[in-house]
Amino acid sequence: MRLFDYPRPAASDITPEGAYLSRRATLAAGLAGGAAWLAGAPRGAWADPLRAAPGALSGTGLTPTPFQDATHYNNFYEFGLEKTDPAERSGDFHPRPWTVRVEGLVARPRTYDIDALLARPLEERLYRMRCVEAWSMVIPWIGFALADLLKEVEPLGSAKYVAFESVLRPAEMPGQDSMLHVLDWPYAEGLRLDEAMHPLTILAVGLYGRTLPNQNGAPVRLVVPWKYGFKGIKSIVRIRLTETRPRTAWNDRAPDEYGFYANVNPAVDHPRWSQATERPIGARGGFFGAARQPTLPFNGYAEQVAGLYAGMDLRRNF
Ligand SMILES: Nc1nc2c(c(=O)[nH]1)N[C@H]1C(S)=C(S)[C@@H](COP(=O)(O)O)O[C@H]1N2
Ligand SMILES: [Mo]
Repeated sequence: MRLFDYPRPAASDITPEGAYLSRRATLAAGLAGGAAWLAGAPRGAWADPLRAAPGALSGTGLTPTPFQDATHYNNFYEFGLEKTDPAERSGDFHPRPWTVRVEGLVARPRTYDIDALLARPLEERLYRMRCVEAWSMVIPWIGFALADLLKEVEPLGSAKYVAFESVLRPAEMPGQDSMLHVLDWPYAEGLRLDEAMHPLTILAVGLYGRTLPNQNGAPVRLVVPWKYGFKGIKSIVRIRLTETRPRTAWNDRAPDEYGFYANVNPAVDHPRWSQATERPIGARGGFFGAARQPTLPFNGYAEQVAGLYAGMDLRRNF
């Protein structure tokens, strides 16, 4: 695997230079530490813009969303409801120190320090991202397979689901502190164990070759590319294996609009809008902007994941 070819953001885009450099050093150390896919790259190449072969993009045919859009058009209700709120209002959020507790129906419950997670072999994945609100992006994530982490804690035979919980920190998250009670905090999400173990499911600690910005879910968030974006829970502090289906924030809020499965499905409309097409954010278009594009079953990952749902009614289990 190689880093994709996209314009590298300036360090000043999101963090003070000093903080960026030290965090980048940490991330680079993680990338260098045992990342087999980097073996062919010259030493120190990671810090520089790496150039993939023209048009290669690892054969995905996907063009990454501009960094500026991916980091300034966000959903992160802990910081407010507007798309610009997370970038503008997450400056006082501290993604360090940080731990992630992995527990529940496992033989070896464990607390991971964020530095240990960053020191794992990391890889880059260029994934489509489809929000349930019918817009989309293409984001180069940096992270590792959730399955690798789950195997370390040794799930018991009784474990059927994985529950995820975001941090609860109203003092640093104005949306949690607000009188406007949009969701029951902390934000919660869940997957079936087989979905969580699927090789496409990752925990991301970075994007666009750098540490995850606060607004994108620092320091670690879930990415499940065949599901609507709300499944990709941000700023995770707890992962719990359970026998029964866990509560999830959006399903609690409006079960008829946001299903537990939330697989991207152009054939099943949201009660208030069509899911057949999507608006690619930041894509260059003509005078009137980029045209809408068709939404793909399982967001384009049907070949890899449709088998997980064999025999299920995807209209009922939406
Ligand atoms: N904790 C938490 N996680 C969250 C959300 C949120 O409000 N809070 N929003 C979700 C939604 S609706 C989407 S589309 C994605 C957006 O991720 P991005 O801002 O990195 O593109 O994050 C998801 N994860
Ligand atoms: Mo979303």
